Amino acid sequence: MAEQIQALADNILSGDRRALAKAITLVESTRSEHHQQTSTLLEMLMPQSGRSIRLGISGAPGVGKSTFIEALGIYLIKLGHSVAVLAVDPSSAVTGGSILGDKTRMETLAFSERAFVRPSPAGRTLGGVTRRTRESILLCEAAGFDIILVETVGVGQSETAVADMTDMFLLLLLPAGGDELQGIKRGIMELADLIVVNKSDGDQIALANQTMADYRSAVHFLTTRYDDWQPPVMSCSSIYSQGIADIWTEVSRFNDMTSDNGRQLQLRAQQSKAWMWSEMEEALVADLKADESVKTMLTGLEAAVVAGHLPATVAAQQIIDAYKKN
Ligand SMILES: Nc1nc2c(ncn2[C@@H]2O[C@H](COP(=O)(O)OP(=O)(O)OP(=O)(O)O)[C@@H](O)[C@H]2O)c(=O)[nH]1
Ligand SMILES: [Mg+2]
Repeated sequence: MAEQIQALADNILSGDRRALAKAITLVESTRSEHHQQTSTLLEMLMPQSGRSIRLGISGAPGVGKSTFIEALGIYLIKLGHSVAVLAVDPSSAVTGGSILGDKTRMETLAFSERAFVRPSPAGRTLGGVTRRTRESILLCEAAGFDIILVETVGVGQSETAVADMTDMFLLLLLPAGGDELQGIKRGIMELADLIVVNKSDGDQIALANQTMADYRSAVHFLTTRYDDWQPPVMSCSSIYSQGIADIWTEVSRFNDMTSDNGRQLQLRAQQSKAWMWSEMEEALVADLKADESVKTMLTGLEAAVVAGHLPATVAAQQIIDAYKKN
């Protein structure tokens, strides 16, 4: 088995896309023997990862994320880059779909030699979905992709998750009134390193310009992630590929700045540390829930808490005590 994993790692490093796809399938697997294989593989490839720009892209359903990624991806390939597209899609568990499921929207990109588009299967928990996306990022980097685009639908927590695994967070908006109108929470706005009003074409251009002006004044009142980076507010038309080059100029400027001043390394270090802790928390809770003595008392204690007979802290302590005894 170790030789097979080594061979897989070697193939990924040589840029074999089928090997990459196979490895991502392994990462996505929930079978426990696959977890071990994934860990071995990631350890082997870790030294060859990290050399990419990781860009998170979010926005409300239908804002044009996939169309934007297609336009940006094609532009980047022309510049000589190689582009991997991944997705964080916790909503798929509910809708049964997938944000990248409709591959036709990225037809050109998906068939390009220099691109790798990976639709996201339905996930049960956000934690599970984000783990495999994080691991897939490392795999794509090891395979030589120098730009990783992570798409997530704006449903709340998933934006935070994406911002926690990328170097830069790009928020797409529609040509429409202020953020209340678009249902975008202040906290999400504050994560944005770049704000782009999409669909600035046809009879929407005037409205897009107005929206841009509104957001330019709005960002002054936000607590942004960096004091020396005021998120630029720009516009584009993804279907006509207009404004894409200017957006990339800003992404590059941000990337240069954060690479030069060490912020990117710092951010990635923080992200890795937070990831380690969330992995531990998740694994511990899963182990606790699987514990036989905990299982027998859980239903009763939970019912007592629900009925208001027992304080939650007391119940929690009793469960932890029983778990620790084993
Ligand atoms: N006019 C115009 N329409 C666009 C533009 N970009 C996307 N659209 C259209 O908007 C619709 C949604 O585009 P998608 O790219 O699928 O949007 P999305 O944000 O990825 O959608 P979900 O993944 O379902 O959340 C499609 O009908 C696109 O053709 C644009 O720049 N201009
Ligand atoms: Mg999409």
